[in-house]
Amino acid sequence: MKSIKHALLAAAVGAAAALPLTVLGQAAAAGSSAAKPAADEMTEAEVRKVDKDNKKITLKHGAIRNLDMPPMTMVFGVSDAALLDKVKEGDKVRFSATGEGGKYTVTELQPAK
Ligand SMILES: [Cu+2]
Repeated sequence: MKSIKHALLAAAVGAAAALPLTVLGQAAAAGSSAAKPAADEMTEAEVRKVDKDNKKITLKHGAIRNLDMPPMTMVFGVSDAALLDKVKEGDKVRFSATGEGGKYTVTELQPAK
C-alpha cells in the first residue's frame, strides 16, 4: 500500500514539473506594466489598421499563448491610446494582450525589428 501512495505522489509531482514555463528573456523592456505577469509574453503581429479615435487596432497576429488563441486577423482595444502613436499600418510589431470578460485588449505594443 505504501508503495502505491508513493507512486501516486511521484506522478503528481511529475505533472506539476511538466507545466509550461514562462519564456524568459523578454522581460527587459517591461517598465510601465508590472502588474500582469501572464501578459509578459509578447506575440508577433502585423498592423492592419490603426483607429486612434476609438482606441482600436487591427492586428494579423501569431498564436497568443496566454489567451490560447490561434493565429488570425482581429480587432483589439488598447489600454492606452498612446500605444497607437508608435505604430502604423503595415508595421511588424510585438504585443501583449489580455482577454478579460471576453474583451481583448492590447496592453503593450512595440515595433519588432
Ligand atoms: Cu485573435
